[in-house]
Amino acid sequence: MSKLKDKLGEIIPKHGERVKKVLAEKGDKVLSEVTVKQAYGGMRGVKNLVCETSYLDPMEGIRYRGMTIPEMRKVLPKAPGGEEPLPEAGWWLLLTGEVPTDEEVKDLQAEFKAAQEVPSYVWETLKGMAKDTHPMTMFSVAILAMQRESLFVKGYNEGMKKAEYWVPMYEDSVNLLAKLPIIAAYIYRMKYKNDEHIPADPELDFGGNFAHMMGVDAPEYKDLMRLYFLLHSDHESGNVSAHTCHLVASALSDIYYSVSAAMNGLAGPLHGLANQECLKWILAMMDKLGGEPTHEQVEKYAWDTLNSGQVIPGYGHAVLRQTDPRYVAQHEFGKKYCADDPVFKNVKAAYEVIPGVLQKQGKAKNPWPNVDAHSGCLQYHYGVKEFDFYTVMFGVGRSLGITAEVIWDRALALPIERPKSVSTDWIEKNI
Ligand code: HAX
Repeated sequence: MSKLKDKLGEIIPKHGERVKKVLAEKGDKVLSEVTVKQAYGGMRGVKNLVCETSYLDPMEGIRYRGMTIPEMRKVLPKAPGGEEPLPEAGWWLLLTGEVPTDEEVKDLQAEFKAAQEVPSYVWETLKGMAKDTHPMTMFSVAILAMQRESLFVKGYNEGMKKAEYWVPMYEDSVNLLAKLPIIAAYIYRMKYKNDEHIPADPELDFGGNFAHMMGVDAPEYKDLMRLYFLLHSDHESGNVSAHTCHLVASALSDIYYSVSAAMNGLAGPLHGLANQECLKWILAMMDKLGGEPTHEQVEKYAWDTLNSGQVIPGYGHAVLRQTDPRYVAQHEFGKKYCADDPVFKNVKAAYEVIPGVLQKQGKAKNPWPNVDAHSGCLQYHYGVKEFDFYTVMFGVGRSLGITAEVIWDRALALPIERPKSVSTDWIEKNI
C-alpha cells in the first residue's frame, strides 16, 4: 500500500471541486492579454498555464506549495545524520501541499526501493550507443527505452475511466523516478570510470544512494545531492522542460514519453545545459587570468564574452528579477564546506562583478545569477569534473517536479494543449 497514493486519492476529488467552482465563477475572466511582441517573443509573461505544485515570483524566487527554499530546508524531513531535506519529502510536498512526517517519507522510500531495479535491456541499450554520445542523450534514451513498462498505456488500452488516469500516472512516475538516480550514476561510471559500477545501497535514500553510486567519498556529498535534487525539481510549468513534459503528456502520452521529451529540452544551452557552460566559463577565465583574477580582470573578461556576441552563462532569467534563491542555497552550502576552493572563490568574484556588467550593457532584463551559476563549482570541488554530465543530475532533480505536475494534469483531466498560432501575413492584415 502507498500512503502517498492514498493521500492523493483523498485530496484529488476535493481539489477537483475547487477547480470546478473556480471555472464556474471565473471561467470567463481575463487572465492575460497577448501582444504581438509576446507572440514573437517566446510568450514571455503570458499567463496561460495552471501549475498546482509551485509558483515563481520574479523577486522572491520559487515557492513549492507556498514554501520558500529556506523554509523547506528547515522543515522537510532529513536523512539520519543529514542536514539537507530529502528530495522524496519534496516530492510529497509538491504532490500534496503537505510536509510529510518521517513515517510517510519512509513509506515513500520503500515504494521507490521496491521499484528500483532497472531492466537489463536499458544497460544493453546504453552500451550499444556510440561512446561519444552526450550523457543527456543517453539519459533521455534510457528513459524512452522503458516506455514499454507503462502502466498508464496498459490501463488505457484496457478501457480505464478518465477519473482513474492519475493512478497509473502516479505508479509510472514512482517506477521511473526510483530508477533515475541509478541510471544517471550508471551513465557516469560507464562513460568516465572505465565502466566500473558501484551497486546501489538499499539502506540509502534517493540522493544519498546517488552520491554513493557516483563513488564520491566525502560524507557531505550525500547532503549536497539531496539539496541539489530538491532545488532543481520544480520551477512552475512555463520553463522548457516542465512545459514540454506537460505538453507531451497532454496528448495522453505516458510518463516515459513525456519525461524523455522534457530531458531533450533541458539539454539546450539556454536551459539546463547552462550549468556545464557556466563552469567552463569560470575555468576558462581562471586559465587565462590565473587562479585569483582581480575584479577589474573579471570585468574585462565578462565584457570580452559579451563583445564576442555570447551570453554569460548562469546569468539572466526569463522570469526572475533577483538573485535566484537556488543560487543562494548552493552558495551557503559552499561557504560551509569549500569556502577556500579556488573555483568557489571565482564564482563569488563573478557574482560581485557580472551583474554590474550586464546592467551597464543594458540588454538582459535580469542581471543576477540563476541556479546554474553555482551548481557546477560544487560538483567540481567533489571531483565530479566531467561537465557534460552536469545536466543529467539536473534532469534527475527536474523529473521529480515535472512528474508531480503531470500527475496533477491527469487528476484534473486537463485537455490536450493546443494554442492558436497566426502568421505574419495574418498580423499585418488583422492587427
Ligand atoms: N548574457 C548576455 N546577454 C544576455 C544574458 C546573459 N546572461 N541574459 C540575457 N541576455 C540578453 C539576451 O540574449 C537578449 O539579447 P537579444 O535581445 O540580443 O536577443 C536580451 O538580453 C534580453 O533577454 P532577456 O529578456 O533578459 O532574457 P530571456 O528571457 O530572453 O532569456 C535566458 C533568458 C535565461 C535564456 C537568458 O538570460 C540567457 O541566455 N542566460 C544565459 C544562459 C543561462 O544561464 N541559462 C539558464 C537559465 C536558467 C535555467 O533555465 N536553467 O535551466
